[in-house]
Amino acid sequence: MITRYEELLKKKMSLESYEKLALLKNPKVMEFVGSFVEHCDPESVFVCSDSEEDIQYVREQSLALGEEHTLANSKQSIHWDSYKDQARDKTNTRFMVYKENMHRMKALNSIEYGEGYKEIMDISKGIMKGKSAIVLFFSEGPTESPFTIPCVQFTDSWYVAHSELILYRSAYTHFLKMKESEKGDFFRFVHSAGQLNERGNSINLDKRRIYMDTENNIVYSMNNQYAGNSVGLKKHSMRLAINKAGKEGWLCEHMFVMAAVDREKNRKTYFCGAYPSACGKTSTAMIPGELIVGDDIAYFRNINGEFRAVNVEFGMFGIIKDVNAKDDPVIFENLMKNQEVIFSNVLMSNDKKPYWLGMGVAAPDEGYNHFGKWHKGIKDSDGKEVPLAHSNARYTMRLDYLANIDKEGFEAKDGVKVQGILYGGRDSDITVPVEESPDWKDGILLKAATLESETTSATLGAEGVRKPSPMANLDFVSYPLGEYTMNNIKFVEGIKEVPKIYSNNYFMRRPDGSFVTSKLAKKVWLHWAEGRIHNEYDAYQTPTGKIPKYEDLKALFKKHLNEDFSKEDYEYLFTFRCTKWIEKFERTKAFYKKMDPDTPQEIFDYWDQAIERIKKAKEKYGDLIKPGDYKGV
Ligand code: SPV
Ligand code: MN
Repeated sequence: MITRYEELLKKKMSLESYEKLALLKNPKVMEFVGSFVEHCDPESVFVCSDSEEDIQYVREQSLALGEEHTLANSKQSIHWDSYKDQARDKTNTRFMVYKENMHRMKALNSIEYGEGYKEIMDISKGIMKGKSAIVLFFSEGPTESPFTIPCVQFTDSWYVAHSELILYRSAYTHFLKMKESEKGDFFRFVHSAGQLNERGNSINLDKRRIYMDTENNIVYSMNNQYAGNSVGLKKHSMRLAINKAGKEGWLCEHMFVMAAVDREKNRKTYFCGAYPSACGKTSTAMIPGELIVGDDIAYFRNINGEFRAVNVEFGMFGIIKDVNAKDDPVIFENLMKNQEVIFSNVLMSNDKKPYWLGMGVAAPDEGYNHFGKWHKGIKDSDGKEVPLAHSNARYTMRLDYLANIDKEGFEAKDGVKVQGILYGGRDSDITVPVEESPDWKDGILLKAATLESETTSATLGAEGVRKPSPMANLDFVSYPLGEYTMNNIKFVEGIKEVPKIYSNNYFMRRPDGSFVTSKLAKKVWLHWAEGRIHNEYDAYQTPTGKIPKYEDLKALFKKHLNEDFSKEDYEYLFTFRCTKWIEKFERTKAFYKKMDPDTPQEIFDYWDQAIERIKKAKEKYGDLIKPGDYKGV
């Protein structure tokens, strides 16, 4: 294939790499790779296929170039991001939007297309000088399936490449097999860690930019390494997918996929769930005795009238803080084995073992971490004591190491049939632990759109502030929120069995501040929902849905946790709090007005009707309505 980049690519690539690229006979891939090799100007470029040999080369280069270091367990490695590149940079993550659409996208952190394009092109010009770069091919979702989104990543970070080879399905072969008509349609990601210091860390953090062009399905990410900023296939791809889904009538959600298992009845019921960060998403997907399909991102499609979902990922990029033998035995055990894991931003002891916060073992007083050479008590340039590991430190690991993986769902090309959706927030005094919505639309508007997470003493700033988090997806929603919400409502048109929607809240506290139930209670709420789906439990009505009866929960607590659940706790947890709910709906309305003034009036009307209903309920039954008392208004 002759392209205008042929000569350049042959100069920068081994013959073998060039041939891998040429074999694809895909002019769009050639154009993408060629133009960014020219623009970013790396010294050399490696093309990675799906072969074990190529993947091994990426692992080795990441170590050889100092982006990762081997640990005492030889198959494990450690990587550090810059001290100030430890989480997603929300300020500098922007959508590039055409002028005529800017007014609708302002609230989502956007930049005018031409301005953004110029800025990112200036920053990325020659950014890979002297470095080696990699071209990789991936699939979001299983390859060769109705869910597949093919992706090409171009990066100069071998750590990023290595992470992606663990977290996603390598899809060079998929690209090889593409029909002519499919060849133009893939997501493109250009990433550079930029100039590095002697520790292999990005130094030009003032020029850290993540710019997303949803019009042309390309994301530019410069001067960073933290995976939430750098890994194209994760949150960048998710934003492109949300946009694409909106146009095509499917959904991309920030959700786990799991199966609740009833062994006595020999049945598996698939749930997806969205929870803002620190509200129990991974721990729900990992409830002991259930099966996990994925922990972060799901695509939903209507396949022959069925509501089907896939986990788009192959691995997990999990928060490591508080992973210990007691609270997270399955993950902990895997992190202790000599198998492929990348630890990031944890401490490496002098004998090359990883340590993190909440690990439940005695940690050494010195070693290396994201700060550099570290000892207990050391302070950073702001005079702040540096903990032994960052609180957002992570592990990167294949999901199929886990003993509780649902192999069937994980590998299914057509995904799994979803029967329940969970939306879980964090609040200490409003939302009951589990409540079923009367129908899909009600669930989207009263449960999903109203999700909030409450700040705790563990986060900076004031305690008890409620942060709106519609669908727990706000960081990634890439077109106006009202339209996205309508698309969520419309998605089930034509679906034969629509999943039931539930709200969750694991964080109710007593007036003295203590939690009412233990962390394990989430298993009970899940199994109540599972039973409801199979018509097993009767329920009490509330102004916003249906809640469990005491006897059913008492039996579930006994069966699953061998705990005695008291009637007092039940009544406290499941009381409907009228004023608090009215306030919550008012906050949601105000938030939608701010985020998307064009939100359809029917959405606001729906919330107003709910508010009216609750006001009437308050008059009739009082502000606090005990479970069972509400009989309609
Ligand atoms: C999240 O923050 O939702 C994550 C981690 O899953 S990140 O890759 O940073 O997005
Ligand atoms: Mn996430």
